[in-house]
Amino acid sequence: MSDFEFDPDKDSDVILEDEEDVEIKKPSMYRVLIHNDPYTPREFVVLVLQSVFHKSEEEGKKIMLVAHTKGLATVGIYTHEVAKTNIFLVEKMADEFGCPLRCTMEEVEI
Ligand code: TYC
Repeated sequence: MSDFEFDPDKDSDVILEDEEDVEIKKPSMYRVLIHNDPYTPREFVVLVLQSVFHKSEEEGKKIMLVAHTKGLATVGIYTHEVAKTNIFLVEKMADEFGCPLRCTMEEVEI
């Protein structure tokens, strides 16, 4: 067989060797939590959930009520970058409004 002839077995061997060397890691995912406090108006929490996390008004109200009654609520699961950015935006909105609304993130265990 000449060097340039197609040999499917040989080819697939090469690909398999390459695949063994490549470690494919799924990105870690993060749960974003919103915390209750006694000062932030409920409507403002819903507005934040709508504008930062793209929740509908209905979803926003549900999440806000869970945080209000249980102390905290899951907003969603995001990549590290999206979670960080969204938390930064919540802090910015809360600072500008002058309320202590707080969001945190934690790595999701798989
Ligand atoms: N507890 C607040 C109030 O009574 C409302 C609120 C709900 C604040 C959820 C934060 O994550 C929160 N005005």
